[in-house]
Amino acid sequence: MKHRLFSTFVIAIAALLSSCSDDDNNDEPNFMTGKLEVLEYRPAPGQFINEGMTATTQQEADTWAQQRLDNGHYVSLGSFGGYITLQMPKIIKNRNGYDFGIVGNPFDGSSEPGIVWVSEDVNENGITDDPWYELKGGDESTRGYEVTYQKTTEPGDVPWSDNENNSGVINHLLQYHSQNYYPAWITDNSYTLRGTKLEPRTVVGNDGIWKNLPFSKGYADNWGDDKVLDGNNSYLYNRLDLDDAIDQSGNSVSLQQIHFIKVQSAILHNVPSIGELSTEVYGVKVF
Ligand SMILES: [Ca+2]
Ligand SMILES: [Ca+2]
Ligand SMILES: [Ca+2]
Ligand SMILES: [Ca+2]
Repeated sequence: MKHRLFSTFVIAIAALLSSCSDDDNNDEPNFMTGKLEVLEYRPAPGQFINEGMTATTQQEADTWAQQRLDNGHYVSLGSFGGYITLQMPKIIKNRNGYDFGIVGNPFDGSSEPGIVWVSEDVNENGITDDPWYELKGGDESTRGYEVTYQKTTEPGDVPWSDNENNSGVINHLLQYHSQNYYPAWITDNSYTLRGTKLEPRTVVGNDGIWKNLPFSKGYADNWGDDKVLDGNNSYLYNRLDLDDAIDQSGNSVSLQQIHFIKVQSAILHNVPSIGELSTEVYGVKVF
């Protein structure tokens, strides 16, 4: 059913596009926001997890995330490794330069970068059983980093351990959040999230204000060089380029098109008074 709907939509979009002559060579693209389909919402623990939601199953969590995006709200991916997987409303082609945008909520002093992964439906079955490729950002990173979060059953710090023999906690900020940070619908006593890690760029000014400084480019939710601002200098989205795709070994791969996008929180760090870094996603801008 899902496959047929997807195909129907793609055909409808294809018909629409065939009447547009400038789709492939447009330096100032007209982004459209299509209906994204949430395939999986699997955040790491964090201060916005379980807030305003009562999901007790993965499916209910996915539905909640879908409703959030449909209604123009963000979903938070929590701490390192948390992710959301999205099916695009249309095929995203690799054009010259940037190919799509991801809408986050960064501002000057608040960059919470997420790694962007992409996948093509190579076997054309409408589901994500094909290889995923990371879009390599502009800054140094650690691939294959794993964090295991321990279940907490009541509000409090969430313990974690990683694959580098480190351990710690996601600090619970009781002054701002009364709910448990561990996703309520994950019944396992722990779960492991694997991805690419960025090092925090957190600083505190003389005014005592904590800031998360920007990364260069190629990430979601980042006040980076790839951001697009409107006429009032308000943030709109970050731009991504399929030419940045790499395989598991870090080698460039050539992608002509993709159907799926995954955004994954890239930093494991607590900031005093404002809590853990966590990527937020509002949606995707598609040409
Ligand atoms: Ca491109
Ligand atoms: Ca953010
Ligand atoms: Ca597939
Ligand atoms: Ca955040």
